[in-house]
Amino acid sequence: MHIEQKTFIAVKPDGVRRGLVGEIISRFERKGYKLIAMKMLDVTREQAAKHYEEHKGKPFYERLIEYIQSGPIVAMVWKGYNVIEGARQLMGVTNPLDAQVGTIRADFALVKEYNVIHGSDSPESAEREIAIYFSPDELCDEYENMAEIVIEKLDE
Ligand code: IDP
Ligand code: MG
Repeated sequence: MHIEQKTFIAVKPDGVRRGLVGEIISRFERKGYKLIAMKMLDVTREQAAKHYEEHKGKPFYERLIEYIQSGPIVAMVWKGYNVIEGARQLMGVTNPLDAQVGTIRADFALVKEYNVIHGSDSPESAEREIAIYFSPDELCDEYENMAEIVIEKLDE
């Protein structure tokens, strides 16, 4: 049995401004993950508060809310085998200085305050975060990508 998951990924405003949308999408595509939803939007205060509710009360909270609203984001849902953990691996850890070279945050970011990408950290947060930005009918999950065909073969 394979673990087929969905995760919420966002190119944050600094990533959009710096022209990293294509680069980031490309890394997820090359890995074999399946893009099932995508839109550019300005995050509302309500969406920002819901998204980062676990950080409420922390010293960086207000700046984080300002940051995520400082320009449009590109919100996406990606699907695939263990995609939640795999996406976090592609992203690298929160502080770009601690992230492994070759990860998105190590390669493209300098500081944790502007770390270009968001990715859900668990199945529960993925489900919660997807629902903040997408309605169920916006998920295009009908088509089959190459990686799914390969994984199905492993299950036989
Ligand atoms: P994550 O994005 O790697 O999951 P979290 O701990 O969930 O990291 O924090 C959410 C976001 O808040 C980070 O991506 C980063 O933009 C910001 N952040 C986290 N810790 C700090 C901090 O100590 N100072 C400033 N910003 C922070
Ligand atoms: Mg997090």
